[in-house]
Amino acid sequence: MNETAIHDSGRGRPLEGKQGLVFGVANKRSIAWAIAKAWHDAGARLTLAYQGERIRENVEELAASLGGETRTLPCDVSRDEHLDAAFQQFGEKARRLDLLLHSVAFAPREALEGRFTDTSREAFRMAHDVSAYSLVAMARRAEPLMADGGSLLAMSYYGAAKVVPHYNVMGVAKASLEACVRYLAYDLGPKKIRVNAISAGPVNTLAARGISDFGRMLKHYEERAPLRRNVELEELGATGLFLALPGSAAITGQVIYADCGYEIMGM
Ligand code: 0WE
Repeated sequence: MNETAIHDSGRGRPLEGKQGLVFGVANKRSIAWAIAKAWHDAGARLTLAYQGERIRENVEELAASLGGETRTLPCDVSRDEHLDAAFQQFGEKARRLDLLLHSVAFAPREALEGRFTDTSREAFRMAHDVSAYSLVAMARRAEPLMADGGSLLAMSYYGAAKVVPHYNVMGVAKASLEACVRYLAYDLGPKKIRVNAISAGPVNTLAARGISDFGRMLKHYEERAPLRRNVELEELGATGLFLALPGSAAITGQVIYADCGYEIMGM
């Protein structure tokens, strides 16, 4: 890493020539979209991997809005054969991989209501499979494509570290995801592949829609966070960009809180 590369951030297109693969764009309010836009604006070429036929058109439109060179591909991250096909297809077109975003989570709705104690084996399995194991499955397939090193980025939430009522099995799955980030960072460090997570404060996305009292949660954060407001999508984009840039070259295995300071509070 030379000095020019480190000090280039903020000017020019610091991700020019980089190839990115983004999992988790569903619509324009997705955190994945905010980070994809930031990477794109910094010069990266992107591929958006979308979850299913239902959101295909939407994601294709978003990709087109970034310009013709942005690709899309379908991928259900709970299926090994989907991941194999996605990375195969990506590798054929892009030839290299520098940046990967994991912004994917799922638990059955009934597991995000009521008591954690009542979590079924199947809900537990599914939450961990989709929300945590998929990062490991992606990392293993990304490694051979990241010949010049790279940056893997995952999204987490405070419910991984402390009890957030009703977050339930997702909190346990995010705790697993954060541990996966550390173990992957250890394994992939010698290949100059960094692995980090952003722990975002609550954002009104598709994933948050229908979660009861989400509006109240946003207000609670606004009142208690040191910055007295909620994090904005654009700021998550900027944090995601930072973790992709040479300026963060010494940061790996970390969970960076982008939550207006909420996490530091004891009361
Ligand atoms: O990680 C999340 C939510 C992820 C999520 C959302 C859903 C809704 C629809 C995972 N699975 C599902 N399954 C569905 O059927 N967040 C950080 C947002 C979130 O979700 C909560 C929160 C917060 C914050 C649920 C309860 C309490 C707080």
